[in-house]
Amino acid sequence: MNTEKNSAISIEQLRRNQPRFEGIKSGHRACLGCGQALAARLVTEAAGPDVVVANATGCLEIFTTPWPESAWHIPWMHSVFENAGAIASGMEAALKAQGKSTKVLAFGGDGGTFDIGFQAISGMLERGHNVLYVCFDNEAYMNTGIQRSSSTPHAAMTTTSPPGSERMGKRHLKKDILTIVAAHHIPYAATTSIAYPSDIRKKVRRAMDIEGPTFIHIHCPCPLGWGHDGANSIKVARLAVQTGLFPVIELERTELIGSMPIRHPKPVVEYLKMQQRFRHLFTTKDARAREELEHIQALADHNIKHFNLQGDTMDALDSDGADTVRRGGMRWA
Ligand SMILES: Cc1ncc(C[n+]2csc(CCOP(=O)(O)OP(=O)(O)O)c2C)c(N)n1
Repeated sequence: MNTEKNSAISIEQLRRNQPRFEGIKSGHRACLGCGQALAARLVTEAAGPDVVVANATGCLEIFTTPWPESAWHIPWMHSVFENAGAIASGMEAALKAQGKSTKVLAFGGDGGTFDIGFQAISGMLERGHNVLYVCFDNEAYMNTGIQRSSSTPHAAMTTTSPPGSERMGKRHLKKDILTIVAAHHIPYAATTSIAYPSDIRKKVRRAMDIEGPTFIHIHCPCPLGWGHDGANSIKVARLAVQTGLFPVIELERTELIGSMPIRHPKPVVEYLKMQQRFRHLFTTKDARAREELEHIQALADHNIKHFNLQGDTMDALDSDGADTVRRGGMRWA
């Protein structure tokens, strides 16, 4: 029987029933539980076929294109580590000159985005190119052997920030890339996480519809570099959000327009304990370890307060039904 309730199909349901477009097919060589592989699949699926991609050197480029194979089913170009932003700018200008509406995407890891590729990205954003830049953030230079980047969180162990008598892992704070990107006055910048696929899809579709530079920052656990079981990548990603350590937010220019609420913030130790990169904080009697844990908790508490994340407006965080809630008016930067 076709009740009124049954026939009221939302646009979202219609979209879900469509055959999925796959920009990246199976058969690539990512590690088991790779957050970046899942994120890239979700991004390309939501972006659809009418795109071209400039992809900086990094895990994603490497595991999808072991010569002579390619897992890509969209036009894709490998840029060097430092110039995905410049290549994407050139592609966009060329397509525009030909009168084509094909959207240009640029992909980079945190090393390629926060650090080495940043100059070209900044130029691309400032010149207003119609490009969606996606940063797949696994919080270190992973494909070259887990070196720290400016996105590596405070106190994490990497091969270049080992804990020892001098320090408890990485000394510095994770760079606040979204603030820096937003300071280019771009129309849209957002964070999201592989724990919330529908949030990724919605943000990509939103960015695709905007004429001008847009930026999406996706938190992507890396089992190898973070030292967790690959089967737990989603759980780890979700805890990063639920503790407040990785705020999921949306900005228009410098205005905070949306955030994913956290109903019951979890203590940061739940997140940290799942990962070997923080094990030194739990396996020593050194008083500095406790201080670091308190510091990390304070960082999470600050995020929750600063972005006004704690809320009970919806059952946000226990399912993929989670969503960024639009909030008006708060000046963010
Ligand atoms: C100018 C330059 N410096 C260093 C390298 C070596 N290199 C290639 S990929 C990479 C790490 C990439 O890290 P990230 O962008 O975070 O991506 P991930 O591998 O973690 O996905 C490094 C150091 C390079 N190719 N070019």
